[in-house]
Amino acid sequence: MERTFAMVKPDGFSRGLVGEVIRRFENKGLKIVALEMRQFDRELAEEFYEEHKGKDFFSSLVDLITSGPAVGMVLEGPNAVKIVRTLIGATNPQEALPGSIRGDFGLELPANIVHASDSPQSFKRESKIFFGQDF
Ligand code: FUP
Repeated sequence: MERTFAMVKPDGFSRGLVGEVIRRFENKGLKIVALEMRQFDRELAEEFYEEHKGKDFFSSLVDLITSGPAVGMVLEGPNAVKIVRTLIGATNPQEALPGSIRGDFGLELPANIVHASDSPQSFKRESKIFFGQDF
C-alpha cells in the first residue's frame, strides 16, 4: 500500500467543495488515514511551496493558500500518489480534463481547488509540514 497527501485549498474550501473532493477520493476506494483543517500563515505557506520561491506566481500562490482554511488528508491505497494525481487533473484547470476535480471545478490559476503530492518524497515532506508529524 502507498500513501499520499492531498489538500482542499482555501478556494475549494470557500466554494464548499470539501465534501465533493473527499467523496471522489472515497469513491475511488482510497482510505483516509488522517484528516485535518488548518489555516496556513505566510511562513508555513512559503515552506510548503518552497520549490516555487522566486517564480512570478509565488506571491499570488501564497496569498491564495493563506486566504482561508485548508483541509489536508493522508490517503492510502495501491499506487496512491499516481491515482490521486490523476483524479485531481492537470495543474492548470483550463487544461485539466472534464471528469477530474480541477477540470470539473476550476477556472483559472492559481485557484485550482486541490493539491496532491507528486511523489512519495513529496508526500513525506508535505504531510510533515501540514500535520507536524511523520506518516
Ligand atoms: P501541482 O503539483 O499540480 O499543484 O502544480 P505545481 O506544483 O507546479 O504548482 C503549485 C501551485 O502553484 C498550483 F497549484 C497553482 C500555482 N501555479 C500558478 O499559479 N501558476 C503556474 O504557472 C503554476 C502553478
